[in-house]
Amino acid sequence: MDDLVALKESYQTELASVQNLSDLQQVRNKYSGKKGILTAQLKSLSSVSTDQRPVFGKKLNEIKEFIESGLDAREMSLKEDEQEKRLLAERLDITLPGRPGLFGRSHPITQILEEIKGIFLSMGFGIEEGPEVELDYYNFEALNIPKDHPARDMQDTFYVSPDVVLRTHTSPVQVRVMEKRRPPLRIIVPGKVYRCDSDVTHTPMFHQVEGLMVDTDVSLSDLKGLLALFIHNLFGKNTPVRFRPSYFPFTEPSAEVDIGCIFCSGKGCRICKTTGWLEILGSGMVNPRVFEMAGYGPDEFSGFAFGMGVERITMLKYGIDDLRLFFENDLRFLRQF
Ligand code: 2NL
Repeated sequence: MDDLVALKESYQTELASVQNLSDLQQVRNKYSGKKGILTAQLKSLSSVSTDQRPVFGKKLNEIKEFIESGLDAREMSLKEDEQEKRLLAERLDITLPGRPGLFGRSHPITQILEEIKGIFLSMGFGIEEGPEVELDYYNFEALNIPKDHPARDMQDTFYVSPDVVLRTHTSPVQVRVMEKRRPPLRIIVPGKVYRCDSDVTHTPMFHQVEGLMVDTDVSLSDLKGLLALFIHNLFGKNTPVRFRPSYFPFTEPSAEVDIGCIFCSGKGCRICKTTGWLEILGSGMVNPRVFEMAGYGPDEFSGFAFGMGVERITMLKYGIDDLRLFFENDLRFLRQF
């Protein structure tokens, strides 16, 4: 009987020092496990004298009950504590703002190209595209660029074979359209062009938009009116515009188009090389020889054509001073547009 009192006391002390479920399991094994003290005590019941056995057995059962319910209660409360701890550690703050996704955008060249196309679409022009690998005939011959012209020089043109080139402008597409369709014609041709030229201000590939309008009575004043409208749309309606005589083999007469320098308002600066003007377009009345080669009668039609470099226009519009920025794909640059 004294053993049982001592057993109960040692159990209580050990239970009180239990810190976690594994401590508890050790106490459980020691007292109520298969090889535990209680089992051993129950087995020893047979060796207790017959008169003492019922009293001893009753007491032993009471202690067994007491120990097991104590263990169960402690286990329950330890499990609750651990659950509580885990939930605290795993807590999510669902009120935190989300992480913003990465948004893509179109390249500045693409943006300006789209803006240019939109302006001409609004004026009734259609958009045409064609091959970047082109016959020498369409790139040069049909545009009245003779065999000894500097533009045909090996230095400027990528030759694929003696009569196939990478197009140096998008004009060949316009020649192809003229061969297929009769006026009235109002088209622009955006696209990539290639020149064997690479330095700070030239890349071997750049983008161009050319335009062509042909009808029975298209005049130089139509050309001036249309290009002034285009420029005022793209650069603002107060932008000064100037037409300056020039020369291209495929147009006659030819004119280059300048806008008042948008950096110094025409006062003269580093960017306009102190002239107060920036060149943005080449243009002219289509040379009758070009019409003839495309299959139009010599006196049937008149028309104008123009061409512009998209990188150059984008640099002017956004004040970008280095052409190479367009091709480096540095997100710190691209994200600004
Ligand atoms: C420039 C100058 C120009 C043309 C392109 C053209 C096309 C045909 C017939 C006649 Cl099919 N002309 N295109 C005309 C004048 C100038 O481009 O500085 N481009 C960047």
